[in-house]
Amino acid sequence: MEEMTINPGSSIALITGASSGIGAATAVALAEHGYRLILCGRNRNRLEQVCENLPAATAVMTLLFDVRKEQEVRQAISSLPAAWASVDVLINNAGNAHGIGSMEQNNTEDWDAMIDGNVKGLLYVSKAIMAGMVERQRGHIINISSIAGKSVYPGGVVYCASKHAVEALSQGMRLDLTRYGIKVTNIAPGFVETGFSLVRFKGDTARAAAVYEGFEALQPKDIADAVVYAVTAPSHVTIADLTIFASAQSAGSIVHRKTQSN
Ligand code: 8X3
Repeated sequence: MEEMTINPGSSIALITGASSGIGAATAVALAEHGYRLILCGRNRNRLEQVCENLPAATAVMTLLFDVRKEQEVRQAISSLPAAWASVDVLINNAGNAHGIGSMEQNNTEDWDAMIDGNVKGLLYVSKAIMAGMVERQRGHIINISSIAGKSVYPGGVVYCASKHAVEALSQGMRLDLTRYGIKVTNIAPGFVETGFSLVRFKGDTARAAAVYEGFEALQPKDIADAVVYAVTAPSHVTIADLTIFASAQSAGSIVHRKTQSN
């Protein structure tokens, strides 16, 4: 755990999966809005690179843990110094797709990685943070879901199932936590150009690049802007659910590419 400058008085946002993609872009966007940041991830060097790209005055600290390991999550979050312990906004962004293809060909290690990271990891981090929010009677939890949580597409069935669970958790958290003044926002992006596909295709750069070819894909900043929209809404407004596509996308895995003949 590393601590940098503290700017007391500003709200604290904790972001999981902050070392790249949507998480890193959200760090920049919230820093620009004066948030103090707790950036969480598994890779120290990558988190430090994200810190270097933040506005100079940003108060930021990093926490190293794997969301899939409950003990690590608990230890890391309980190690926050008092000045950083009152998290105002939790952004459950960590998660990934592992493997692609028809279910009978999938391997169970990939299923475990998706269920453990996308579902149980979100639960572990939320559990560790929500107790303080309940005590303070305020807070905001933002779950980064996916269009895969709204519908199921072939080749990604277990990933879709894990994101359907995120959708259910967003709805359920809102039901259980609204009484404590905690807002819950669910954001479901379509294709966002990040390292996501490289992980899904297990390092196959050509297949990963092809996902974003022939149309203008969403960029991480587009989703970070939606996070800012949700957290800057007036206190009487909850942005409950946002689905965000690139203009060329019309459903999960359906994209109109310029290379197509129609
Ligand atoms: C990432 C978007 O369309 O690959 O969650 O499922 S998609």
